[in-house]
Amino acid sequence: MITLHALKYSRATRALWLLDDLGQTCNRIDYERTETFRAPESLSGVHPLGKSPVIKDGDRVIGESATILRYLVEKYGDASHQPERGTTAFWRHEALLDYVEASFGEVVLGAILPAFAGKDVTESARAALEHHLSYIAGELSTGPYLCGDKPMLADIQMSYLLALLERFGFLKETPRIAAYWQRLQEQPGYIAAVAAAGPMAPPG
Ligand SMILES: N[C@@H](CCC(=O)N[C@@H](CS)C(=O)NCC(=O)O)C(=O)O
Repeated sequence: MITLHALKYSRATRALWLLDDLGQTCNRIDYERTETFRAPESLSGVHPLGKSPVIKDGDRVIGESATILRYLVEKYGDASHQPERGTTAFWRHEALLDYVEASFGEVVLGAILPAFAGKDVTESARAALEHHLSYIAGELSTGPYLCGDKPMLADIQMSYLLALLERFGFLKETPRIAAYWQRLQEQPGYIAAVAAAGPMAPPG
């Protein structure tokens, strides 16, 4: 059984959601946030970056939530969370899965971090966020989820950032994304993950 190192209010929920979809359990080790909302020092003993999620499977220690999602579908032989390999749809999904942390994450943090600290969000941060939300809304034009009728890895990956955006009121002007986020929150795997480990976004 894999071990999941799960920080409170974190991206670890993505892995828990997928594990629930796959009907798999894990040995979950929970970590509380510090007073300054950072990861505790003990996570640095798990992975040099001291962040979560990290999974351990035998002698493998794997960080980065997108890689963890890919690892889990491969480990458990799941073909239902990615389009068919080698197709155009497969590569579009790969790009979306990587897009979430590689490009969208920093744009979201550019808006969230000032809001979290009670500061004004700069015009340029707002403009960047609007640009990305409009891109994602466009990617949703073919179905209720990013790749059609069913949530895939990229949708699971998207959830954490959407939770933060909603928490700080940034989805009010984008009804298509707000409705998408609502649909994601109705997924059984999401509901199970949040019931087990608590919400992704910090309380108000
Ligand atoms: N790109 C990484 C980001 C990991 C990350 O930043 N995790 C946050 C929690 S969501 C964390 O550990 N923050 C605590 C800290 O940096 O002190 C991923 O997708 O897993």
